Amino acid sequence: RAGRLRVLLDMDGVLADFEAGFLHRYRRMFPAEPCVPLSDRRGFWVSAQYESLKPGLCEKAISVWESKNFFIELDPIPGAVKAVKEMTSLKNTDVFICTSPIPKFDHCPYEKYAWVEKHLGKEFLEQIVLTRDKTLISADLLIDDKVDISGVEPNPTWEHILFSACHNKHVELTTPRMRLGSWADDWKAILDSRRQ
Ligand code: DGP
Repeated sequence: RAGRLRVLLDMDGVLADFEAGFLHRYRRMFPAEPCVPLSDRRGFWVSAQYESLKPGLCEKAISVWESKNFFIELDPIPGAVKAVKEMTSLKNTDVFICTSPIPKFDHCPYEKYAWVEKHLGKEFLEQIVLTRDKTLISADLLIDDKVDISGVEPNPTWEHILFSACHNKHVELTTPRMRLGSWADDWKAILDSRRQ
C-alpha cells in the first residue's frame, strides 16, 4: 500500500461524545451526588477527578460507562460523521477507527460496533480496530483526545494529533506536536502534511 496515507481515529472523545454522555447519565443515575461540569474537567481519567471530588465517586463513575446502552447512546461529536465520510472518500487514504474497549465486556464492544453501524454504516464495520494498546497498530496518523498514549511499543509508527476535548484544552503541548481543535478545523491540511 505504498503511497497511501493510513489514519487511525479514536472513538470516545473524537467521534462519540463520551464526556457529555457520561455527565448526562451520571446525573440521572446519581442525582444526589456532586458532579463535574464539562468546563471544569481536567485530566483524561473521569473516575480520578470524581474520586478527588468526593471519596467513593470513582466506583459510581465507572458504573455509569459500564451500564447497558451507555456507549450506543453517545451522540456523535459535531462534524465527526461528515468528516469521517469525507476522509474515507479521499484519494489514497485508508481510515480506521482505533478504540480501547473497557475491560467489562458485557456491553461495550457490542455497542461500539452498533454505534459505528448506526452512524457510519455497515461498510465501516470493516474498519474497526479494538485494542487496549494503540502503539501496536501501525499508521501514519492517530487522531486521539488522550494526551499520553503509550504501550509496549516504544516507537509507534504514527504521529499523534491531539483532538481537543474539555479535559485537555488546558494542556500545553510541547512542540512539534499538533492539535486538531474540532472537526470544523482543517484536518485535510494535517493529513496532507503527512503525505509523500
Ligand atoms: P480511548 O480509546 O483511549 O479513547 O479509551 C476511552 C475509554 O477510556 C472509554 O471507553 C472510557 C475509558 N475511560 C475514560 N475515563 C476513564 C476512567 O476514569 N477510568 C477508566 N477505567 N476508564 C476510563
